[in-house]
Amino acid sequence: MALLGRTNVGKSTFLNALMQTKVAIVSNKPQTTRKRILAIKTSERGQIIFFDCPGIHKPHYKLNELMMKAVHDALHDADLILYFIDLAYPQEDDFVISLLEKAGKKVFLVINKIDKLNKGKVLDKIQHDKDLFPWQEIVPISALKGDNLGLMEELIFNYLPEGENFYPADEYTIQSENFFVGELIREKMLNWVEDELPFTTSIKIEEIKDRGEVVYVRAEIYVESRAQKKIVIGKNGNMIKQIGQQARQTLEEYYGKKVFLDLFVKIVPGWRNSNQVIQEIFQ
Ligand SMILES: Nc1nc2c(ncn2[C@@H]2O[C@H](COP(=O)(O)OP(=O)(O)OP(=O)(O)O)[C@@H](O)[C@H]2O)c(=O)[nH]1
Ligand SMILES: [Mg+2]
Repeated sequence: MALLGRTNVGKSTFLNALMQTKVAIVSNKPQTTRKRILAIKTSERGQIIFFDCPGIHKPHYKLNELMMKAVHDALHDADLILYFIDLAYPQEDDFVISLLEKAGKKVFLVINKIDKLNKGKVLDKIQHDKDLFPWQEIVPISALKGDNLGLMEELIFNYLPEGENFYPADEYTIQSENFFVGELIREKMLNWVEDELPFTTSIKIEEIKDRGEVVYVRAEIYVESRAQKKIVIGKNGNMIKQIGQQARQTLEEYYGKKVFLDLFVKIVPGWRNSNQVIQEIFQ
């Protein structure tokens, strides 16, 4: 099943909450998820295969075209779609509704972040949206606080087709170590960067080497210009130091041992249109 919606509506937060472990990075900056992330939840009732997707948007660069391709592919492959909205930031639905109509799949409308709003607002929204599309279910949730997540899981199982498990029960995600480590670093970086930088930065893992006592990780932060490099490095190297410290701590939790993280900033003009860089991201 596919998690769809605009950026920042809480798709990845929901996925992590349901999986009870981090499989996708989360941030309050736009376009955090860049490619489809596959997660597998096995329980007594069966197995759910999730596709977490980039937020739906109009692509202006090759990077964004591939992000939208990930959305279309997930729509095509899924049996069930959860369409997420955030009431605090209502966005135009017409484009998404037309995508859903074309896909011809079963869809739930998921109203997320209800912890931020009063019940009246949620009920008004349900009243307003209930006839926009033939939703199978309309479910108000809070991915952050965990409200209605158990209900969501039950409802998902109710609508998924019966079949054999696709993956072994102990497998919970499919993504390479390099990709996930790069994502963990990017998540920490996103805490620090603003304006256009969430869009114009990327992480390239150059090397990961387990040296027994420590894991050595060398990574590059791609930026598009000299000015952006200056911002990411910060005054007296302060910003990159903070990013590095936070990322190292997260990586140490992930590996369960000491990590030595070497972070560099590299200017790659126009990388969002570079086939080579995009291939690195989507490989
Ligand atoms: N208050 C509140 N905040 C939430 C909730 N769910 C997610 N958030 C916040 O919303 C922001 C975006 O969350 P993400 O999970 O990264 O959103 P996303 O839909 O995956 O975004 P993209 O990957 O960019 O498409 C983060 O700051 C989350 O902490 C919720 O239920 N309540
Ligand atoms: Mg996401």
